[in-house]
Amino acid sequence: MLKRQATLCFLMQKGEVLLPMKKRGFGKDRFNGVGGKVEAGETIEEAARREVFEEIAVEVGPLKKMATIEFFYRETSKEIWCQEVHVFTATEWKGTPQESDEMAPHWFPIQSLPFEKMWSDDPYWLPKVLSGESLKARFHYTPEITIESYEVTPL
Ligand code: 6U4
Repeated sequence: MLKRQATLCFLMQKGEVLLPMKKRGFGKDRFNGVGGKVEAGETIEEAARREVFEEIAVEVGPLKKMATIEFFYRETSKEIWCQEVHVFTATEWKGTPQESDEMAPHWFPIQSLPFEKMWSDDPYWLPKVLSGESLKARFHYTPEITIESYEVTPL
């Protein structure tokens, strides 16, 4: 099975979290943390920092690893591919989040996240991560991108 490594980073300040709108690529038109694929020759943390810099022009400080989530997708009944996503939070950074071709930054109160415009798995794990609970999880999606089964385990 094809398994891709990816990162997702959530910047947090004063009860709010940065959830930019993804303007293109995988997850287009959804609010999400900042991230993307891990490239050959870089560590997962290096990839997380690079993506934050490329997508919102911010130099992120210490990263806190909060979760590892496996998302299983299939385009037909047989073809399955998996994205293993490494989730980080950060409370320190240099610079102000800027809009890029890929993302448009928005801040949301942690208590009122825009779930209707996010991935449908987010309600199951993101509030926990933002309140400091570390976890691992897996979500299986149907070809129509609805959740078929899932499992969220505290660490
Ligand atoms: P690059 O070129 O790396 O920017 P792009 O097509 O933008 O590629 P990709 O695949 O690199 O996208 O990154 C997808 C991003 O979406 C990663 O940060 C992981 C995240 N992601 C993927 N599936 C998700 C899901 N079901 N729920 C979620 N985030 C998901 O909250």
